[in-house]
Amino acid sequence: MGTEFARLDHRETELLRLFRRKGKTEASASRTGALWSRSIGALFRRTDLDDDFWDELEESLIVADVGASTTMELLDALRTRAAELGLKEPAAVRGILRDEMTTRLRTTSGGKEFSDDMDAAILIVGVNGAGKTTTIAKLAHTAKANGQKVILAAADTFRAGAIEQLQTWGKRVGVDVIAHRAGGDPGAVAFDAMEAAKARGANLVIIDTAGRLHTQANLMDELKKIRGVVARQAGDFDQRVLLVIDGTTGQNGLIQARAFTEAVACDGVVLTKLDGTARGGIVLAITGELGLPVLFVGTGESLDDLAVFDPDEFVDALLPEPAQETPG
Ligand SMILES: Nc1nc2c(ncn2[C@@H]2O[C@H](COP(=O)(O)OP(=O)(O)O)[C@@H](O)[C@H]2O)c(=O)[nH]1
Ligand SMILES: [Mg+2]
Repeated sequence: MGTEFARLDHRETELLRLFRRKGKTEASASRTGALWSRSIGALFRRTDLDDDFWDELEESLIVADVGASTTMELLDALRTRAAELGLKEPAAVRGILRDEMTTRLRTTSGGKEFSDDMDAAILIVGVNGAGKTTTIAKLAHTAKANGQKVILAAADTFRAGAIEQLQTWGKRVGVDVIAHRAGGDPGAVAFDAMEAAKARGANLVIIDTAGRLHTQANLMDELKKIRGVVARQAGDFDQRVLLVIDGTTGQNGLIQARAFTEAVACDGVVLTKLDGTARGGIVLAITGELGLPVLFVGTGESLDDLAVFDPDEFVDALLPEPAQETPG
């Protein structure tokens, strides 16, 4: 199903290929799937395609964390197509919702691809506790296991213990970590990491950053500075910014995320803790409201628990084809 839609316009690059882990998106979306089955799935078993149906669908999508404006867009599209096709039953709308979701999730607004040869410097941004450092460890682990030379940069010099946390991961994974003292200049850490990467022939530099400073303006200024340093030192390295969002924080997480997209141009989102939330509808809100592709999902706390986000698996988890649906 779904081959009629244009594929997500990412080249199948080396870095993404490493994380294309079949079944992970669907399995980690099971809690969200259970919620959708109880609320939205149940609506499609009704007999009348009436105002009540549309109202309740709207309410259910909002409860499922799809976000108000994305919900409105979805409903408009569904009602228009249902009218065009002369649909009479809720069951028939189900397939249209699947199509709309799949199309939206495959569409990205200009997120740049990762380079094929994988020489990349990736800046990881997001609020405290979102899962930045854990995601970095996961990226490093799999990249290293596949023969890549990885350097990590401990540019969260603000939060107590952040440097040690990254160093501990670095040891466990077996990759170099460039670090300065706590409270130091994160731009200088990024500078040294880029120099070290060139000197040591690394192909992947991943830069950890702070999630909170004295003020938000402070934090955003600092991120812009780090980004500037990376840009000046990049040489042959492709630069990417990944925004890490905690899937359990819902619409609130989305509001916080917007501050980051305004400060530094982000290429895509890592949605963490998809395994721990029933609020996975946030994926639709992220693509709809931030206009960013969800590139990776965090599917648990261990090093292998990071996967390329698979829109088809995700839609299957939330709204299975009727034949796949398990009753009850
Ligand atoms: N269940 C689950 N927990 C996660 C995931 N990613 C991160 N975590 C947990 O979230 C917490 C905060 O992660 P951390 O990387 O320190 O966040 P940071 O402050 O953004 O660097 C830790 O307890 C992680 O184990 C995920 O995909 N699934
Ligand atoms: Mg951290």
